[in-house]
Amino acid sequence: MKTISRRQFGKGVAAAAAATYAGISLPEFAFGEPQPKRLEYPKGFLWGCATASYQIEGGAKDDGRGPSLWDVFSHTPGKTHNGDTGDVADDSYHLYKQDVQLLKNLGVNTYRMSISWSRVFPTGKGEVNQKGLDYYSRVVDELLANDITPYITMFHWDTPAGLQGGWQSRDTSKAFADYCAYVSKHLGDKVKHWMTTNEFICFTDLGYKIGQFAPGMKLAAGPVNQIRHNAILAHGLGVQAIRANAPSGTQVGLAENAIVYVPVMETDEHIEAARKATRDSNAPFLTTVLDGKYPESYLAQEGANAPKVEVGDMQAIGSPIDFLGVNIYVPLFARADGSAKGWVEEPMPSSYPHMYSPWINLGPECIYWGVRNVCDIWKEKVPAMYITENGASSDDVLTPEGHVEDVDRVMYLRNHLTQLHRAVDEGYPVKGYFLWSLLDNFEWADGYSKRFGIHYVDFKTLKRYPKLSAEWYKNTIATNAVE
Ligand code: GBH
Repeated sequence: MKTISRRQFGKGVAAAAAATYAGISLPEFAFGEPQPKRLEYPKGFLWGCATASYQIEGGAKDDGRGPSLWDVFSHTPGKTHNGDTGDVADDSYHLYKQDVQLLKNLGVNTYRMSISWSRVFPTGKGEVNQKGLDYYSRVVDELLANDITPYITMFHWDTPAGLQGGWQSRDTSKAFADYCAYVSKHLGDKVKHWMTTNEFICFTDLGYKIGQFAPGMKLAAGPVNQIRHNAILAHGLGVQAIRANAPSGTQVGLAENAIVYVPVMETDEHIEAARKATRDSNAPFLTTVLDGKYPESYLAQEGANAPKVEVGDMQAIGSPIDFLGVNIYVPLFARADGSAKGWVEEPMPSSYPHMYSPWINLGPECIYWGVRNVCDIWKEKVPAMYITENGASSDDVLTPEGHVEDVDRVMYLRNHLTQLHRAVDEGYPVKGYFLWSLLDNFEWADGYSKRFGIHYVDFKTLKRYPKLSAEWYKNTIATNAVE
């Protein structure tokens, strides 16, 4: 006879009770069946949190920082929720030691942060502001002293306002390379992992086509395609600049919010459709970066509006990378069809469930398929992957006792990490996970109305409070498993 645990026995009783209640007979309870496998991550898997300079630092005018397009945009009436700006944000410029202690308390191995370009080069190029660089040097030292490995993004949307034309100008791509060269030369002895850019579409299309983000323009297809080109060119030149200036062994990549397609059913034809959809939909950005050339279909579709490409551009854009960071929040669903392109995107019904931000449709399998689609398409181009962002907003309420019971965020994270485990288990080369975000911060056009942190920030006092999700993440890190 098989022995049964108290827990299994309890389950048997519960099943029997349910059967009586429903008035139906259930098959005999299978005692002694194996317990579900605990979802452990491989040893050495990196756990981190992510933030971005303009969203957390504040100190907008301190120590010689120049304005960025986001300072200008957020100070323009009507552009952000409630007219919120990043002037103070979390004041991490002054409180960074506290923030490193939050990280330390979580037990993370690593932290993804970004550098404000206009702290280091107040007008984007030319004269250096030593105090700006010193700040990042202090932050990095503080992280290292606490055994936390910095992963640094050079550019998370805070384009220096002093750069004429912003991303409309190719000169911005060149100025970016010079900035990357300078920073990687001066911090390269301490920082071994760099990302060039964060999320191309957010500082190109959203800034210059849709107008929802800085600088808030609505340009036509031709100029927008050129802006996209300047953005991926900046990445490519940035990779080359970092390689040329940082010590050998330095790892260079980027953080990209690839559009993720989940096959509507896990059958061969729909899996193939999701793969095709991934390649086609990321055409101007990730596809071109990883292929080192624009897809013919994209050029044909854009016709006379296609970007003008100069000699050497594609070589720079296609520079080999050491790792790919993907920011994954939401799914789209792809279905195979009989069309020439072979796939169609499913419309999302209005009943589709979402988190507090209406755009965060809940579909945790996106993190599995995001990794799998990219690796299946570009295996040899992507030696390693990181989830450089994943997380969600909640309608967080701070109780008088100083708690935030963000069970919906915990639900979101637990389900995504369960799905990410599937990718890791199947051998996809995911090396680490960065939760967005360490703390509530300036959520761009949504201002302070959407909180993404696992630490609550009282924006009046700037006091930080760990939420339930921080406690949950701390346990995840300690056990290296989803629980
Ligand atoms: C990332 O962007 C960013 O890297 C990070 O800075 C940000 O804080 C985080 O995610 C959370 O948002 O309102 O329906 O028009 C995510 C990309 C681009 C997704 C803008 C939401 C607006 C959708 N975001 N988009 S909608």
